Amino acid sequence: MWLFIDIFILTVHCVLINSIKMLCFLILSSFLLYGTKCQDDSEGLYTSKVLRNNNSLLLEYEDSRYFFNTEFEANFFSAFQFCKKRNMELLSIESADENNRIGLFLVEKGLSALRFWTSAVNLVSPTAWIWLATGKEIKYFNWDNGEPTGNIPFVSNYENCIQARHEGNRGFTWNDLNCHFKNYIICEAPITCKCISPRSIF
Ligand SMILES: [Ca+2]
Repeated sequence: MWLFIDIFILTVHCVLINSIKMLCFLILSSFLLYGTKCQDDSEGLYTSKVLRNNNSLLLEYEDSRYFFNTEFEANFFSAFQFCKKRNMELLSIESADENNRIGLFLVEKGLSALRFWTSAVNLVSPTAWIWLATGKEIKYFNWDNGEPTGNIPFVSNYENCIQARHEGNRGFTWNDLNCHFKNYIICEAPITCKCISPRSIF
């Protein structure tokens, strides 16, 4: 009889211990899963979605690595932040060769209909365009026909930022645009950067 009671108590004890362990496991798992999701959502920049999506592409050219986000569009400021958070910078195009290589890559990938932000702004001085990513004054331009059109400094619709896109058969050309409009994003960093790598995407 006592043996039966001992076995019964031992069985109940084991069931309780295992139940507590399982409960702890479930709570911990939920916390980790929910915590990760919250972190991505709070960024508002869809980090994990971008990294998993095949439309997010990398190009390595000369000494730079370029990350093309074609998953969603953002205004200039969000685009700038998007790259910074990835230890990269919003695109600066400093030569015709660089401009043509990026344009060709977009054509090769079937993305020539998309429009992208560069880091160019004339917010510091309306008469001087700079690459905000590097702080350097822009020497090389590839304006589209009739651009730039922004000509009323510091009013709400003034075009203080530059997008690059394919327009007609004129190649990868530039257009000054209101910084609050939305475009896709190209980030750039030295090829040796500790940032997004081919392994992290594919
Ligand atoms: Ca314009």
